[in-house]
Amino acid sequence: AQTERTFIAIKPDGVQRGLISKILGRFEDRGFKLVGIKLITPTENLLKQHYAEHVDKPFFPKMLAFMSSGPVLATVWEGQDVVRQGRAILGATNPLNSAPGTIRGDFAIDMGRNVCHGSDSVESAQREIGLWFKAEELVDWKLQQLSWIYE
Ligand code: YYY
Ligand code: MG
Repeated sequence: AQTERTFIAIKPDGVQRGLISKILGRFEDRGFKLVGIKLITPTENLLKQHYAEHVDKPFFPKMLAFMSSGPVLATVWEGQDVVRQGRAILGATNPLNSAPGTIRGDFAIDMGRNVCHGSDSVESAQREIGLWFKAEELVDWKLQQLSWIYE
């Protein structure tokens, strides 16, 4: 598997419910490297770009209101296969279908309050990272534990 980056966001419900450290902890514990992080209340314009594939769906207006209602913790993680692994850590979109042990399976019930976002492909990740972060906000650093996490 190749080293790649993914965009993971803790939605306003996750921030309000005090789940930031638990969610970040799962990515840290797994061995992924945090390369970008900021707390931001997204504008409707940013959300329309971020969720471009959903703007015409019936659930979009409510989702837009919810997502812009308060701060979101935007993060970027780096590691082998981190896009796919990130989606697995978060669980299925509908928390009622999310396995226990996943973020949504452990902390959510409703689809419209599913606590977190994760990019669904390497291409989506690159697009989303570019929307949420400036290049200079992403930090290149060496994880000293690297040789204890990767063979
Ligand atoms: O990528 P992911 O977040 O797992 O699901 P998407 O199908 O991209 O939908 C984005 C977002 O929209 C989802 O996390 C919750 C919300 N949503 C909704 O409120 N109602 C739906 N019927 C579908 C999606
Ligand atoms: Mg999606």
